[in-house]
Amino acid sequence: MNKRTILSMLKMATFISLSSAMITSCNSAGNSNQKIDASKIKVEGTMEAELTAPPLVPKPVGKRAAMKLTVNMEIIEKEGVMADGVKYIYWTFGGSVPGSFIRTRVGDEVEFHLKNHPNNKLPHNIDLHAVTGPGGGAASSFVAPGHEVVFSFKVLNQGLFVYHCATAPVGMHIANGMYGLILVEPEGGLPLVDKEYYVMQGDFYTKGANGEKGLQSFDMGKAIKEEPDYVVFNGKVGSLTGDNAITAKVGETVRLFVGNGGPNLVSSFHVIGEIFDNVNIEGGSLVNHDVQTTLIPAGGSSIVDFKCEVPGTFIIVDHSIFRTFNKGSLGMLKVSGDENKTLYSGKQTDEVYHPEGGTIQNMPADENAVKLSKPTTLAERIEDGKSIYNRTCFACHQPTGEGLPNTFPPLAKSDFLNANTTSAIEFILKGKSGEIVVNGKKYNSVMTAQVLTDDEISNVLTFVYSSWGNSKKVVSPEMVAAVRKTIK
Ligand code: HEC
Ligand SMILES: [Cu+2]
Repeated sequence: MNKRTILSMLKMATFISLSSAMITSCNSAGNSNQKIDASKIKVEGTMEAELTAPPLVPKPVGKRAAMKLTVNMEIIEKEGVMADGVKYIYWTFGGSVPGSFIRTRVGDEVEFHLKNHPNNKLPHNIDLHAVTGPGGGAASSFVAPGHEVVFSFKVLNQGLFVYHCATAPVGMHIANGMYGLILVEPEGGLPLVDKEYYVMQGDFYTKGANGEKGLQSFDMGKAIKEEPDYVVFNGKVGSLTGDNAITAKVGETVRLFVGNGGPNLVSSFHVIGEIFDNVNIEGGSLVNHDVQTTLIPAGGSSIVDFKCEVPGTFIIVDHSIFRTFNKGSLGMLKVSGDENKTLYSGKQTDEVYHPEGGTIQNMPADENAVKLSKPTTLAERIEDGKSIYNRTCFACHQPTGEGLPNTFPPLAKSDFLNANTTSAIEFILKGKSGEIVVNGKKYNSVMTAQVLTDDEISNVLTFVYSSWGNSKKVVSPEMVAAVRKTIK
């Protein structure tokens, strides 16, 4: 035995005695810090994981043994509502932002089925921070629309972990809502509480300013500058207010599983009028007590719990407070029950904390409403093609058609595009894989088939041809229809 091993054994011993001291001195949220070798835990039986959309979480693991746990997760790209009158195309794990909550225990062997819905436009994958392995699973989970991949992992560390999509451009996939939480409970489970909820913060970047109505597309420039238009809980303004507020009764204990998907901002998570009795710092096993505000990094988490002593509406905020009052990061916990005048005797109002910025509420009803009429003139068709491009093509080919070196070929001044209209239409209809040479550079990657109508394809191609130094060719719906006939 050399000096190094002895030293590290000594350190380990101090660590163990320190942590067992902690367990006896404070029996709080999940402090089972004895380092059992989770890789050696045997699984007993199989079950399908219960998945829930926010703000709900699956049932606690309780005393159950480690198991082989099947997770069935479907990726769905869909239009949703960011705020009153503001629509956004979200990319989701399981149909919600944040994605479905996954609840496991140490030693579980997870068999992960990741399905990419056939109507989706893009390939995706998943990086789970709870996975010990290359890319947190990202390397094995890349999945094209209409496909399902399966990979397995054993959960070794307890804690609350973020998962997210890690497909290029990664920042954009996260910014569109591709994140969620996976909880790994210790052996025997976390201490029981009366109510548990799932809250996850995210920052969003839209072409229009905060409150501007209509379908808003993602703004890469603002994302790079880290200047979000919306900072919200659970994917949208108002996800946890009014009728959507989370609830508890006086005397109950509440635990919040809080995550931060980012992509950019760090959250100063705070519940106005409550003090967290226990906080699992950064979602790990170290528990802090009597905390007012807990810092949650992008791609990180925190577990907080507290007892509801008095009734009222408790406002959940990111204490970087302009985000709360002007960008949307405001939720509510409504606690019902009898007043306790010795603990709190004040005149309470609901209004004090309503968004004072009020940009969203104050917008005149129909200003900037989306036009629904079919585009007919060339200018209208190009405009329509641009919005299709910004929803479907630019994730890969980039906002100004410049592509990504070695991965996505350029559409700007592309010799291939300008010489082959039929191939361009065919790629959109059928997808394309295998080697292709564009402007003298080889690409060998995958373009997924795009589910678009003849009108949409003709408009998007007409837009592309009219932009970035291309040939200004006009593509008609008839040209698309003719190619569509040849490919089935
Ligand atoms: C999932 C990423 C992805 C999306 C979305 C995508 N493409 Fe592609 N595209 C590619 C890749 C990768 C290639 C090269 C394929 C290969 O290597 O075989 C390609 C090739 C092309 C080409 C021929 C090569 C060139 O650069 O001229 C055209 C034209 C094209 N895409 C247009 C579009 C249009 C228009 C859209 C939107 C309707 C779109 N693509 C959506 C990834 C994508
Ligand atoms: Cu993705």
